[in-house]
Amino acid sequence: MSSTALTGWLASQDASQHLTTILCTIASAGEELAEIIRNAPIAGNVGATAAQNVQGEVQKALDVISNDLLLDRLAAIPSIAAMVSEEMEAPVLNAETGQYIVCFDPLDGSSNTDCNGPVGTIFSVLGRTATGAVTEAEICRGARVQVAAGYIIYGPATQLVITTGTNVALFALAQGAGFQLQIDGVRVPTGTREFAINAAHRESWDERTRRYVDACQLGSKGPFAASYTMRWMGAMVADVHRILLKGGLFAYPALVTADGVKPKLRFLYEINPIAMILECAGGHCYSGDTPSQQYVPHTIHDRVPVVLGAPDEVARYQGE
Ligand code: P6P
Repeated sequence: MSSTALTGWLASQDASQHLTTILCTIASAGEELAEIIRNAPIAGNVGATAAQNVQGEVQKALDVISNDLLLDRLAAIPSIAAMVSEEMEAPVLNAETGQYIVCFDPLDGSSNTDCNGPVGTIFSVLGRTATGAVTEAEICRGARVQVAAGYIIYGPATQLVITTGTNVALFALAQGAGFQLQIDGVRVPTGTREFAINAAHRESWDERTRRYVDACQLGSKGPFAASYTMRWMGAMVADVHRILLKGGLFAYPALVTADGVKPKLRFLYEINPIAMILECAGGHCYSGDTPSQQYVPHTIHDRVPVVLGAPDEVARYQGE
């Protein structure tokens, strides 16, 4: 079902008809996926497949279903020149005359599907500056021409967060009535003493991360002189959604291991879109000392370290 509320909001943001078609198609695919995910345990669509994706991760049944559904719905749009998915090694070429490239993580946090945890679809729309068949080099160069970004979180409710570069809007899915606008102009709250990190990786953290987490854990007796709490949802989209609405910080630093320094999260279809949302909502998102959106990937599956959240908490992490 196309959502008139979303169409109306996109018009208020002066989104072009082509971009509106792409974003409404993604939202409509999200409605279909919400239903599929809700029924997955009964339909037997949980658990792993025998396949691995390009990331070397075992694919969950819902990874494959989500990826195939998004590819199918987006392939019908002639303004899309190519699609990049976490689940696909190479870009999927579409219409050579297309003006947009769509990057997506079809189901972020999919290991949560085995235990009814939150998961999400993350998407990024890049504006093309070239014509003809899309190449990986063009996609990597064009990562900074991000014209829209968003995610759909499948939790107790299904919600859509979206931006075309100015406002960040929050929609909620109403049964049989599409996405309804809840907030136009989401702003990340400051003053929330909460951090999200997988503390099991402590031995592999850099010094800055260790110093920040130690200070949080020292609470009122530590350098931050405040009590903190910690959350870790196992799905970045869920941690980001909490931070967007309540404040705090999320970090996935590169892990220092015997065989090198290893970032985990993927730039094009995880960090780049989330960074656009956070920055448009008054938050910050860094990969090292550089704002994440300034990063230029070398390959379409490049991974980067990330710290994001409310400006006050990110400043404490950066040691400012
Ligand atoms: P870990 C999910 O696999 C994901 O890419 C993010 O959504 C999530 O924040 C992170 O990895 C979880 O990583 O190391 O805690 O399993």
